[in-house]
Amino acid sequence: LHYQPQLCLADGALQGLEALVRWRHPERGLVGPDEFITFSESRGLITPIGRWVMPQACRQLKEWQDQGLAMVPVAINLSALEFRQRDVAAEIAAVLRDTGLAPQYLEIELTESVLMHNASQGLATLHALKALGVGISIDDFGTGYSSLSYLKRYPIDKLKIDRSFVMDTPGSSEDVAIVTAIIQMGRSLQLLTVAEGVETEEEWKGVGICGFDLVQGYYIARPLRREDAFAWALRNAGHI
Ligand code: G
Ligand code: MN
Repeated sequence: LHYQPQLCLADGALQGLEALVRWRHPERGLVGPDEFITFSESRGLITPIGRWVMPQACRQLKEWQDQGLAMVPVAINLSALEFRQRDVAAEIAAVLRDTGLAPQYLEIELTESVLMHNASQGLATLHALKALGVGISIDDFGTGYSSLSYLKRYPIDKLKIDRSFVMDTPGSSEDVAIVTAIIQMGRSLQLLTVAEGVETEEEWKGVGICGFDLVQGYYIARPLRREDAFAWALRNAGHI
């Protein structure tokens, strides 16, 4: 598991860490989730992977909090298949109990398509997670089915706006228009907005002007090995 910091755009304070799974391949080195999650789902391997990731990330954050890390949440990505499992909220509740992590320090990231494909059962699962006190973020926002009606029905906390909108923001008036509208909508609905995948100083300045609440991406930090993530968080929180 690697961890990527998420910062408050206004003051640079650490606002969260996203846990990102990697596969250490003997020949290819570190392989990212894009390359193996779909495969893992098709081979029935996603359940064991998820059952490893969730407690690992929660235990790690609890340990860091006990060692003086700022009290911020860890975000975990749930694949479509994991989200569809009926007992996902119960499993998460058990992990929180076992690891001692307080529920407000866990966030679940879901893509729009996951929500669209599981409409009624998905709603029940989201409410169960909400009742636990766990946060819910929409990942890659703007690239899925983008049915805006779910924003009013589902108990969502954060919109993570996909990198494709962030990438060209400084130079593209269309992207600026779309992003600005999403941010305003987020504000009205009391959702935090996150700029995903900020890679350059130009993009950093662009997302700042647009008024995002939070920011994440290579420009701030790559996903870091756990030792490096903790050191980074202690060194940089609040000083960017
Ligand atoms: O779907 P999700 O947004 O959770 O995908 C996260 C993936 O994006 C991770 O595998 C991570 O390594 C990658 N990532 C994180 N920051 C950046 C970035 O600034 N640029 C790009 N291209 N990818 C990023
Ligand atoms: Mn994510």
